[in-house]
Amino acid sequence: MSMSNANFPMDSEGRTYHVGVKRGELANRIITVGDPARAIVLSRSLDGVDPSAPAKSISANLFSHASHRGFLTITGRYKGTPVSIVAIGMGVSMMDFFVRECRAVVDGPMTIIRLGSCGSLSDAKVGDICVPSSSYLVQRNYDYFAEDSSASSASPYILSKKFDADPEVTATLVKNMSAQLGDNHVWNGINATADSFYSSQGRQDENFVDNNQELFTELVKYEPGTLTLEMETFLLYHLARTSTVAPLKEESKVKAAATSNKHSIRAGACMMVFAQRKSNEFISKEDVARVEPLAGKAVFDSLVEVSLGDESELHATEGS
Ligand code: R1P
Repeated sequence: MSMSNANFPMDSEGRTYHVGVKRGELANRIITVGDPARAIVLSRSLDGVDPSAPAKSISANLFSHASHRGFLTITGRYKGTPVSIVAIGMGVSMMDFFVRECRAVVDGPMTIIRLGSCGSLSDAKVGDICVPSSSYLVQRNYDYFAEDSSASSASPYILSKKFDADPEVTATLVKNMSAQLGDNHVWNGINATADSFYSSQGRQDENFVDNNQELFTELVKYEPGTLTLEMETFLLYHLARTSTVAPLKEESKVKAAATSNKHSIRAGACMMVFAQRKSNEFISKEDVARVEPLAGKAVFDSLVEVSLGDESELHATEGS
């Protein structure tokens, strides 16, 4: 694979360096997940896919691309509207690759919704869904652990300011999740995104010095509405809130459609509680198989329900 442009590498076909997508392969409405197997499960709700087909394979009716860096993109239509599913793996770095590289090859406004899994610090039970209105970052304070550290008064974990989801996307997700799973299984609040599955999510590991015994208490004191811990949502919200409307793609004649919006990306997220951190329960395989497709439908319904802006000016992606 030969790349040009060290600032934003792309190959001769216009494919991005890590996600491996090019213009025309992604829809403006995207659901992003961590696990590629979840992406394939969700793809079974797309138009023209036989729901009785083998669960582990992607329908030949859909566009799909697996990149050499572990990103899986599937594009098709949901109730007639082009949508993509992108599996990104784990962590804020992967979210950064995904959002920036997808933004670079899609014209016009975008809506991106993450459907992830999480740990619950709240009363949300395994199998419930949390839809965070905002998210903050929990970062290990590396300096605190340095041998020559003079940071004895500093905290071992740094908590960022909150960034908000798009309020309409959040409200639509709450409504559609409640329709699929029932009101009492859907929670709205604040998410904390951590830079580790372990130390900065308060997991105890005797093999390392983590100083995280009080972390849960600190998080709830910092933001009493903290419901969940996971590893990507903060960066999605942050990038959506720092996305610009400006860049018109020279090679396309499409005008930026989101002229009335300040940002070119609207973002939302929802997460299935896999780990109940207070009671120490973990979700069963059966519950994952039951909840995932229902949550997926609620996300697809939300993606197509929320307007992108002036859709007449959009470059519709033909996915199927
Ligand atoms: C950890 O097991 C992973 O699961 C959660 C976390 O954010 C992290 O990526 O989300 P996904 O199920 O979407 O990957």
